[in-house]
Amino acid sequence: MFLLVILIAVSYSCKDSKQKEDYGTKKNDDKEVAVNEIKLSSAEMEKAKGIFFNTCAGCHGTTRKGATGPSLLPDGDGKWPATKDLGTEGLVSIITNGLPGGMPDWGKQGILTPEETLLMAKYVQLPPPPVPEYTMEDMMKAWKLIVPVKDRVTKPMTKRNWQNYFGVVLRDAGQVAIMDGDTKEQVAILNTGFAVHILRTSATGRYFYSIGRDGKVTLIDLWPETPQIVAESKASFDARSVEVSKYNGPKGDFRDKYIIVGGYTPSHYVVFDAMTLKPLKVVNTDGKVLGDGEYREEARVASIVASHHDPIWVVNVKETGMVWLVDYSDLDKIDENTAKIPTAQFLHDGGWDHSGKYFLVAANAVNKIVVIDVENKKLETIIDVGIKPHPGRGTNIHNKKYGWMWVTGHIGEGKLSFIATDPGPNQWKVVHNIKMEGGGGGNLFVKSHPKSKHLWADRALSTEEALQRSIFVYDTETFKLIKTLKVPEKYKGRAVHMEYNKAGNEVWVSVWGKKDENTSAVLIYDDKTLKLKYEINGDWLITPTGKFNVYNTAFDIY
Ligand code: DHE
Repeated sequence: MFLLVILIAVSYSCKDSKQKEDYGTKKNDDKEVAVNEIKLSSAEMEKAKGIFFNTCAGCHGTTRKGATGPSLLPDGDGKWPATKDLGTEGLVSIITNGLPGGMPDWGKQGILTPEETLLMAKYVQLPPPPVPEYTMEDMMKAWKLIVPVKDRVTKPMTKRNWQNYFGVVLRDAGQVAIMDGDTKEQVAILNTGFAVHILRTSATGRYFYSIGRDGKVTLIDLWPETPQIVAESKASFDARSVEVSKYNGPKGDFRDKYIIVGGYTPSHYVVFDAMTLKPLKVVNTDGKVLGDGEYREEARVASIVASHHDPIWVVNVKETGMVWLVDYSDLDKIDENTAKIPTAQFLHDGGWDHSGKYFLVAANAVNKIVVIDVENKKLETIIDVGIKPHPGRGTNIHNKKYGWMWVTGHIGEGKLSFIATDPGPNQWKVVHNIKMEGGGGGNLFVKSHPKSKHLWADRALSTEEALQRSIFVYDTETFKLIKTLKVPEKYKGRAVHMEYNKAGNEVWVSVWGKKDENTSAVLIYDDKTLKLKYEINGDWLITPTGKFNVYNTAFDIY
């Protein structure tokens, strides 16, 4: 049992009931696959590939060599047990019941039926199928320019305060809701990619870019009276990150010239024209782990941020632990102008410090935060934090004793760590830790605002329902817990992800309910009084997760 307990995948993504349509159907060999007395027909193989891709690959990798979760290879990898030794029965039990370190109970939750669970237990005992290619030619075919730039409006046609719009991800609907942050009215609902993951804005804030788990990137124009989709493209079969070029300075004005999408499968990044989404460049991210170790073909792109000080995207390559500083000022030389910095495995999510010169990213398998000095293109330091740090973009807070600090929470333990970022003797030290209420970990996101004295933290991945449905608010001067906010009974699901409005005086929190139950909500709190001020709900509000305020996202205010 101990072996099973350590065979834990931190896999919190996967509520997908619908499968991506195009992955897994590209190479269909029509033959029964039979190994180790496990037999699957080609139809069962296709189904299993789709389920694996949607529910398991995020953490275990499409090639099943492991990342945030362990490897799932029939003969093991020397570190983690062979799936064929765990056997069908053992694997069915894990997939049904989950494991304490984060492997979800897919069976119990009803995400996988008993038949699907059995299928997956068999599938992971077979060798992983090859990862199909997704080429520039495929991208050109998928590209749709819906409204050419010359036909777009030249000034905002709405009287609304569009800079205070929020894009709300309606994850399982594959939609994005545009909400008016002043009136709280819904302005538009737009069909974007499958299991949309995040939104980022253009440098000016006029456009939202959404990225779906199907690798589809969507350009949403916020200036018409009703926001509309003006272009679509597809970067890969699977992706998590999108970012725009934000630099304007002596090296040129690159604001809204390019966007970059980070591919999980295949592992590459793609540069698109930011206004039309025409694909321009694709660069593979495969390479050696930490610069000189094992060669990883599956080297997925995790978080990406854009510098305001240099024409640079910070691209975090998960499996190899390499941070790439991609200079986009000359697309023909983009790869040769990229600084590739070995750091730690496995890189996941991160954000800027207050000065915007340092980027901090979680290497969650080794419980560390990596700090990159982007201006000088070098590794600044690597900091020990708690178990499985998960900052989102982290958040920057200021107090009298320590000056500016960047904060991360953790999935693996109930701890919030404060890292001092101002130059001086404390710089890059964890100057304070908050022990969160209740047992276990489960924090996914933290948030504050330069005008606020509050730090907000969720517990969306806690194993305890009461904690999943609580938001904790701390004083940034004293680090004391001020209030625990409880999701009202009438809404079901987990409280997840916080976002401030433009003025920095309201905080939006998602209640992530089940897809078909109409029990989800977005709750809006007054940041000063911590009173629930407004509730957004309705049958259109399907599985809200991330929320992105136009102004704060464009100017990296977090
Ligand atoms: Fe995320 C950010 C990857 C599961 C909601 N997520 C990110 C980023 C990455 C990532 C690489 C950083 C993007 C950036 O900044 O450029 N997420 C993954 C996974 O691989 C993982 C673990 C599993 C998977 O298969 O997807 C996963 N993520 C989830 C969820 O289950 C969440 C809670 C709900 C959902 O949408 O599926 C979720 N992830 C988010 C959100 C952000 C995010 C809301 C952006 C936070 C921000 O404020 O910037």
